[in-house]
Amino acid sequence: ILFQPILDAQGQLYSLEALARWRHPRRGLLGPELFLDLAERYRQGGLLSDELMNLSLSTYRQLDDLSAGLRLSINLPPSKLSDVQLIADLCRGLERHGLEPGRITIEITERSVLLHNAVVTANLRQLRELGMAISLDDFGTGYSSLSLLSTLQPDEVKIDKSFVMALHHDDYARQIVTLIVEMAQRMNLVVVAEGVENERSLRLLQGLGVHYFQGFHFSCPLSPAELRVSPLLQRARLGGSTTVSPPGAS
Ligand code: G
Ligand code: MN
Repeated sequence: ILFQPILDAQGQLYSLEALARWRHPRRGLLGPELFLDLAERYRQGGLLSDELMNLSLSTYRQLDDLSAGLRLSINLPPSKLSDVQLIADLCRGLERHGLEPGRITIEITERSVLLHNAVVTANLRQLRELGMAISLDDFGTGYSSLSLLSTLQPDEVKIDKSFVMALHHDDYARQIVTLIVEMAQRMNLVVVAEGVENERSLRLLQGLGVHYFQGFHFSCPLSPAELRVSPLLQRARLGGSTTVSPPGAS
């Protein structure tokens, strides 16, 4: 499990997103698309995502005081969001590692909700009741994002990196980001931009009113050992920031 930082406009750390990587002996670091697909094919997808969820919690916990005041963002695959055991599993994990639900952001994609069923609805309601924040990942790339907003009532949207990376040369991308930010403000949602690769993107996004940023401009996904020596985390600790709630949260 690696963690990629999410920062605010002042460069303060806000959250760590847990990202799964498989260190393959010959093929190097592999992303989750590959091995989750493989596991789903052998009907082990649920099992693997449980393992990943627990590993994310325990690895985050190992950061101890380094992660104090920071949120943890966890990606939930569609198979897990529609699992009747989700809440029980998650609560058990949080309890075992002594983590408060209020610090957790659950990232789901629009795809999750294509399976829209009673279990998904109940799980989302309970996640929210427990105090976890719901984030809509890869926002803008699914086919029915607007109706999903009223169905899911997320706390946060993550603007997909395809829009962010096209900002400089594509006027449509810029207008789309403008619209997402404006809509998010009306709905009191936190806006995160992913795929921020340079200073220029950052300035543009700040100008458009985006709250939080993630991308190679700040940091690639880091191991706990790398995080420990990262200047980003040292700065967060010196800053002593303890704000863990998203600005729009009630
Ligand atoms: O949208 P999604 O959640 O699938 O994207 C997460 C992936 O994007 C991670 O695997 C991460 O390594 C990668 N990523 C993170 N920051 C950047 C970035 O600035 N540029 C690009 N191209 N990819 C990034
Ligand atoms: Mn994500």
